[in-house]
Amino acid sequence: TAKTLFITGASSGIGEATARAAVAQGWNVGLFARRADKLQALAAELGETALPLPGDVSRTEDLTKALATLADRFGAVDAAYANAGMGLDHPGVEKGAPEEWRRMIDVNVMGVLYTAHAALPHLRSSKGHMLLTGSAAGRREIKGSVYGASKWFVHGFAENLAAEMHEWGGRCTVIAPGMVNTAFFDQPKPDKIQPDDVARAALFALSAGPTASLREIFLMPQG
Ligand code: NJP
Repeated sequence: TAKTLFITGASSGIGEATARAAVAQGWNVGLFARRADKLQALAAELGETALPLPGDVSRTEDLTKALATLADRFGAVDAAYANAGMGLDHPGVEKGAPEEWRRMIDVNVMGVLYTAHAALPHLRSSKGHMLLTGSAAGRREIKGSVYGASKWFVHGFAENLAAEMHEWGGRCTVIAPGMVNTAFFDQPKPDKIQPDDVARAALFALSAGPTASLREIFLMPQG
């Protein structure tokens, strides 16, 4: 029977590309993001194996409800992708607006914790897999120190989450891209990584055999 993947940030960019690629490989998908209209349009295109689940990752109850709905619909949740995230225009701490940092921490940090918290009971039952979108900014120095720090959190969390999940046969992989051509930027970045490339990496992580745990996939733009 088909396996089921829950994706946050499925209304655009990397999440949307991963949903398309997963359905093409026979997965059921749960599409989570705030813009219900986008999720509905994508689900209509993908067919019965896609379920739109509107919600906000900074609200833990939205995630708990969405995961329960998805498990009811398809019988189990085999993988969950904590992918939703946001950046800020401001380049760093000196010029940044402190009140905006809280919003970013709510989404990039708390949102990832809430996603894992809501998904883990389901993944424990399926001996499933957690994917997270980290970043090159979570491994290296970038302009934008607060965004970078939020992604260092994701990488640090995933290291320890993997150990927690291994105890019951679960696995956890961070997908860490450099610049990707998505709505994350105001201007198109056609010469950077394409969302399909990141989707392929995510599905590759899910395809590892039972004796291998792929912990991190780091993608940089070519050139
Ligand atoms: O960007 P974009 P990406 N609750 O803007 C959703 C990381 N990353 O695909 O809620 C729920 O096309 C939003 O949906 P909506 C980046 O940090 C990127 O590039 O409807 N969902 C949309 O679906 C992020 O973690 C690059 O507005 C929320 C999605 O998130 C991940 O990749 C490089 C939400 C954002 O899609 C996906 O971003 C890198 C909320 N509160 C890491 N807030 C890059 N693009 O260069 C946002 O290293 N979303």
